[in-house]
Amino acid sequence: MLLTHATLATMTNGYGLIPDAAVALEGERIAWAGPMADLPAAYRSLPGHDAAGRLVTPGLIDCHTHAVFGGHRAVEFELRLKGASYEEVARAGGGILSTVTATRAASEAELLARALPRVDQLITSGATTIEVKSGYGLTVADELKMLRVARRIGQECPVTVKTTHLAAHAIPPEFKGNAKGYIAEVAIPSLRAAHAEGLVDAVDAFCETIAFSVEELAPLFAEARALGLPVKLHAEQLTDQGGAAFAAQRGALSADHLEYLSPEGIAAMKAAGTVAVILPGAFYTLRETQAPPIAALRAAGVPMAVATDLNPGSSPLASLTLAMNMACTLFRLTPEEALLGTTAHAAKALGLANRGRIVPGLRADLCIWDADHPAELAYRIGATPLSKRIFGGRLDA
Ligand code: DI6
Ligand code: FE
Repeated sequence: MLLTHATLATMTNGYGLIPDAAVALEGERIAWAGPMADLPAAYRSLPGHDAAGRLVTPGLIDCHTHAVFGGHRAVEFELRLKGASYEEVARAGGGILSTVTATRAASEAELLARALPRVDQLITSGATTIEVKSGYGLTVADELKMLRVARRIGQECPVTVKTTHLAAHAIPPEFKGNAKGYIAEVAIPSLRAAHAEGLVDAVDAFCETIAFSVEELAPLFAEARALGLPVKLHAEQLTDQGGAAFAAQRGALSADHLEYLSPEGIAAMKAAGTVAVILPGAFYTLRETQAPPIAALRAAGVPMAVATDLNPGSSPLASLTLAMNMACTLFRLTPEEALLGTTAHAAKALGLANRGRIVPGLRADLCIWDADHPAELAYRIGATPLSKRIFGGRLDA
């Protein structure tokens, strides 16, 4: 297939803009991209699709979601508006644990049926690849159930799903006060079992005062390494626990949230090539006041990704373009950084070298937008300017 008359943002070297461009696709791959005038004769006879001057970007990548969960937390939203804090709700057995109760009670089919409309919304906002975490089961069986649902999403929808076993998200009531026991008896056994079933692409945890310390997480990350699985970490969201440096020293693909990230954490991430995943939806929902150190990350040259963190508690957000808008307005990313954050840098946060830019040889996941400049994607508030998507070389119906 040949895409013609595109305003191309290749995302190589910033936007990598090419006006009046063509992209040739062969099977699932990009064969050629460049100015129309330079199109090689070999591609001229391919069946064409005229983009009519529209912006064409790589397919967007949401590199941090909790799209599978039971129930919702609208009631907790209301409680917070009446004065309770996120930590107070969590300590009172609400918060993540109320989603755990609902997720345990739901069947695989029910969880899938609830997740698919959320994933459809992400696709509508331009996603062609999403990451989906477990972490609301917190028993071996329920974590496996969540991961099977995450895999099923990739079979049911035109989207690539990378699964992350969020092995240590919260301490369930049956292990109250016994984080070490939870890691030894649930997190590590469920990781082994899920890996044996081919359900795990990466391992994640929540490092926080209301969750796990770096000492408690060390055996889990050692197990991930033994199994040859990459790690990621929810780090420095509410307090500085030294999580980002801990993760980076273990070669983490990403450290995520990072509102309370220290200069030491930034240096460790830079040294390890760990991506900073910025999640403005959670900051916005929890009405946090300390923004992540964007200027320092930028100065250090740490790649920044932007994701929705789609989850029922801290970020009921299912639009990547709105996440980009929030990253710009709340955190002062530039629109170019925001788009790199949902394309090239998001691919890096998932360890995917075959997507995120428009370059020959990479996977043919593209978005055609009703826009003529890439800054428009982050500029509009809550708009979904997607015209068409190309997923694995095929134009969506
Ligand atoms: N940090 C978050 O923002 C989500 N998980 C995490 O570790 C919140 C999950 C939830 O509140 O349900
Ligand atoms: Fe999260």
